[in-house]
Amino acid sequence: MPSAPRPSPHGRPDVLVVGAGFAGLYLLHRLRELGMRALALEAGAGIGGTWYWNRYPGARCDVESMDYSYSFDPALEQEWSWTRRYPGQAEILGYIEHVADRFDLRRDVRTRTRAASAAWDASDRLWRVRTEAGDTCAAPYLVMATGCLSVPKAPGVEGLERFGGRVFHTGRWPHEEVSFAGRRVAVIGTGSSGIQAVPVIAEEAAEVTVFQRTANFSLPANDRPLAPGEQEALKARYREHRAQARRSPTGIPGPRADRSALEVPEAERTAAYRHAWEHGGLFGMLRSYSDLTTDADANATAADFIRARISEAVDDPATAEALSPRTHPFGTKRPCIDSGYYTAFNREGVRLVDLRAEPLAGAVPGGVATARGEYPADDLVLATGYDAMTGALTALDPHGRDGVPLRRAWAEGPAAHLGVAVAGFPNLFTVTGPGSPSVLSNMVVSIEQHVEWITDLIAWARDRGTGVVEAEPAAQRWWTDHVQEVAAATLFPRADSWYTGANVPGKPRVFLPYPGGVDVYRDVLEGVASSGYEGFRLSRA
Ligand code: N01
Repeated sequence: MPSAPRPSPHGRPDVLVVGAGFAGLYLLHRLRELGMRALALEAGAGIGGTWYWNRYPGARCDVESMDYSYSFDPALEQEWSWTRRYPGQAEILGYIEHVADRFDLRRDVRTRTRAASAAWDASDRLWRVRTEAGDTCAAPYLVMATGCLSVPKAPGVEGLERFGGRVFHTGRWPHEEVSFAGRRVAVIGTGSSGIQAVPVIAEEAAEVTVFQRTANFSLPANDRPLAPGEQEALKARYREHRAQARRSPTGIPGPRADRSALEVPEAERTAAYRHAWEHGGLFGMLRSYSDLTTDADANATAADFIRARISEAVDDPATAEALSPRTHPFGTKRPCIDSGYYTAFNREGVRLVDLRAEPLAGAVPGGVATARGEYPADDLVLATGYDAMTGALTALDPHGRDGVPLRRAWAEGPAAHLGVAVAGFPNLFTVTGPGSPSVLSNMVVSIEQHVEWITDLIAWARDRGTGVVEAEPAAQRWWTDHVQEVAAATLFPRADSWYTGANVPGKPRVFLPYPGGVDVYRDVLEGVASSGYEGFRLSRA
């Protein structure tokens, strides 16, 4: 049964929010502060979004805990304590639950409630949202806080129904303990999820067979417990640190490189990469030089360094070579960070199947088949990824002005003005939508920025009588083109990645996030707000 929210004293909400993860919960808090009533519809049985669903072994954030947390309340960041450099799924979910309780947010969340359709009613100036259970909710504003990586893509693995054993998707992991003790486990997919899960599953399972279609760059997480005093030291300057995060390219403070990788002697460059390898996290290596995401030769120096580390870590030279990425420049797919991924292949019972050498045929009874033969397995773990950035938006497929569905409006690829609003869809907003830095940044920093900006815009529209606000088509075209221009000046489009939609058959190939940086993007949005929201128009319906 859906959990019942406490009835609002005023009846209908002002804002419907879809999703109750980091974004949805902060929206509830911020809207309350602005004197608006909001209701969040959440498909899960609990809050937490990504961190509610992703319970696979080894699930851990690739941004450090003290950065991957809300900054909106100085007391909150002082009172919460993290245990490790990189927080695991359970710790992050515990943090989100703490925030929800501390700010009494749960009363405005309806869990087990999936929004199934949404339509703009121009005569009443309302979004009408129908849930899967058949209820209808309505509010003048609809904010999609549905996450960038929340809808698994179809795995594309034939014969799953014939397999006969247990089948798991990393993003839909069961809540109860899953034991792999003594079992033969097949893992399909070597993105961040597969790379995190493999070493942990390998500790327990009798056999692990990893099916890799594309070798990925993975950097050591260098995860560890936070040292005594380390957290206190950062807390003492947390405000300053947060301000730096907001004005940094990635939402994580750090040095900015101003030299090309090609202008330093090789020994110096190797020392810099080694330092990043041994200490830096997700962005450490990419930040070593200014041109690693824009110059193929510069990028190759980092890619060579990583391939050399892979061949050092993996005992079997053929496996090391197969694990060495050669299809795309380093960083053009989201780099993975791992804890013992490469060395897991030195364990007895762990083997790699290179699907470029022997293409996947599909699941068969009791195993997985390739063009070369069958690999027996009791369990199958699908780490096959997501319909990223647009999947949750097109799944709801809101119908905007004149009943036009979002899927039709986006048939050639998504267009969202500044990544927050879509022309033809009045009063609809997207948190970390396509065309915003989102997945190229520390998500919590980008979420906070969007929530603050969108709620300010809603308050602005509400205070101007009609309350209906919409992106102008010309402004949206300008921004959408700009995002593609910025992307074209980088190496990103060279990879077949979920950043470009290439992982989902038939999805239009468009670079989805804005690669210009959190700092630049913030300046743009602040400029738009201070101009009186140029590029948006108020209307009567
Ligand atoms: O998904 P992915 P993910 N047959 O799309 C393969 C975030 N995240 O869940 O590359 C065979 O990256 C596919 O192969 P290919 C993070 O932003 C963060 O791992 O398409 N293989 C690829 O190897 C991340 O980038 C964290 O050739 C198939 C893999 O499956 C994003 O989520 C942890 C296949 C999918 O990789 C997505 O990561 C986890 C098929 N039919 C996730 N279909 C952290 O914070 C797909 N593949 C650490």
